[in-house]
Amino acid sequence: MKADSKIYVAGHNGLAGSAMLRNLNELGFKNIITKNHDELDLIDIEATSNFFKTEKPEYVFLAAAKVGGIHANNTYPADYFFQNISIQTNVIHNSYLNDVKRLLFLGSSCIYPKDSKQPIKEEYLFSGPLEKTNSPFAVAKLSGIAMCSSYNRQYNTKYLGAMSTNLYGPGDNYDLENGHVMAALIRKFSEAKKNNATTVSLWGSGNPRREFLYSDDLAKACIFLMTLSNEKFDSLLQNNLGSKSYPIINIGTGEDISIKDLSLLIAKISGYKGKVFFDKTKPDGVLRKLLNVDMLHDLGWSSKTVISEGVEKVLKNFNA
Ligand code: GFB
Repeated sequence: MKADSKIYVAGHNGLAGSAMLRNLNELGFKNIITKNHDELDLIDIEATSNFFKTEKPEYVFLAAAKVGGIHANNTYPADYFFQNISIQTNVIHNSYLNDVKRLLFLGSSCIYPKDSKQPIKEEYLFSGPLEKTNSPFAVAKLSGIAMCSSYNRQYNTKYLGAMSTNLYGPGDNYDLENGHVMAALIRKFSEAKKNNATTVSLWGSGNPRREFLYSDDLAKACIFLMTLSNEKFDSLLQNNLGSKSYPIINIGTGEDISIKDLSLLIAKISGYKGKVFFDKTKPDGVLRKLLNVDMLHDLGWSSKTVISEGVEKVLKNFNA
């Protein structure tokens, strides 16, 4: 991928996509195509086909998806299944029809079995039952991985799945019902501090652990992968992961934190000094999903933003 390569960032207004666009621009990539949702609905087969025929991008970052936290996934399973299957199927198939050179398909750590050995290696894919609260989303993403693998095998395409851990960063979704945990806690503690509240109520037991990757780090990792030499990039497509062979690579920090300790960290940084209550009627979800990122580290990339620094940045951004 060169400075003048024609790049399409699908989902450029989202948390991941906006970070990709920001970092691509900063790195001097200027020939970038983006379409807002009202300009192009990627669920619309004909509109997506016409877009690709007209624009003919050379590289595609597929960050467009229907995403959300544990409550949203648990409440709208049909939306999470249908919208993600539709978007990825249209973009991957039309990338093939229009000779896209490389496509990076963004997935998430929930594709792995809920009882995976930790940290989770890419080869653990399909090795056990999924976490119930987000299985429709996970099955949709697993289908996207299978689609990339099938097109690579049959048509010699170069499509790679980038499996990201939990994300946070500028432009996150702060909706308390449908957002992710990091955004929810940032908002809850910021508002509690501002309103001099004496109690903050969080979900679950506080025992689950999560790994949090700053969105700009994800973007840098994705651009690092898309600018790998042909030899290195192609080796990720044919990688034989134990008895399985799927074109995926994990992107994470290699460290996780309990929700309880995360709440203490955010309370401290936000200056909130009241009580924290854990509402056990709300789901915990999977207890742990720490990614093994050796494959990415061996290629020469590792994340830079430590969680306290990332939380400070996001809190500042939220309160701006
Ligand atoms: O980010 P999150 O909503 O989803 O995190 P997952 C849920 C965890 O944080 C659970 C706890 O253990 C919740 O009990 N939690 C505590 C809270 N307080 C809150 C709160 O106020 N809001 C939220 N949202 N959680 C998602 C998948 O799983 O991970 C997605 O559903 C995607 O599909 C994403 O894969 C990366 O981390 O459990």
